Amino acid sequence: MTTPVLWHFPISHYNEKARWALDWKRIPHVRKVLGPDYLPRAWWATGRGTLPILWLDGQAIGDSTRIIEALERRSPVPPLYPRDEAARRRALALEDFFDEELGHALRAAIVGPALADDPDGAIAVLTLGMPPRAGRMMRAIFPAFRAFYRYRHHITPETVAAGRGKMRAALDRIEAERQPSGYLVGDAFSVADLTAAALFAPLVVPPELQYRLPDPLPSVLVEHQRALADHPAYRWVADMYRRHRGVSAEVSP
Ligand SMILES: N[C@@H](CCC(=O)N[C@@H](CS)C(=O)NCC(=O)O)C(=O)O
Repeated sequence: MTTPVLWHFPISHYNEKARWALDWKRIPHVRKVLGPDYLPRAWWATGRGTLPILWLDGQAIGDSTRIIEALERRSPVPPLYPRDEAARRRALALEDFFDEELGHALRAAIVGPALADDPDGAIAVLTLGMPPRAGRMMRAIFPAFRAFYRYRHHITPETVAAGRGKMRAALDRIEAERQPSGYLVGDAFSVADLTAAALFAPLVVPPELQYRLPDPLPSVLVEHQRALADHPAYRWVADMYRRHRGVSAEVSP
């Protein structure tokens, strides 16, 4: 078996899902940060323009959910899918809920205002882990880049305005789903907990994140943190990171 290779953006929460799954299963893997030229490369590899992409046994897998599914098949232990059929269905439904109802909304709520009010801060965050020329390039073409980003990620005044409410609704959902064990499904950490926590990472910024956000944080992010930090599920995200994020299984190429 060849070493899996993850094409990723360090800042991205969907990419964090894939990194966490690889680390959780202690699968040695190579990580490659793609830069502003990611789009043709991603299209060529998977026929879609998004990261993460995992190269696994000669195949390129796009989409974090499909990556976790493939990893679960290839390395079932330690598991991310509950063994019980009904519990597995619930965990996958929660994964889908956070992917669709939280991930995009959180991006709109944080990146949308940053692109409008703090171009340098937005570029610093979005180019995290990329060579300095990526930031220079984005600054040079900023109006075009901003229009492209808004288009690609459906960032409109409406999606920005709805963002905080959707983040709060997702925190409420975590509280509602939490079992006596503290996990979202059954008695153990699963794909549901991983997804909820990873997708909230750009808001909560837990210390276990493997890529440090630029300092100071964009002011819109600090405002959202102030507004939501008292929610019990906000602390739950930090707790999942503290207890389960573990160490990186990245290896050198
Ligand atoms: N549903 C996808 C979403 C992935 C996604 O939205 N990735 C973003 C980064 S957060 C991306 O690659 N955006 C670039 C683009 O769409 O052009 C997944 O789970 O992998």
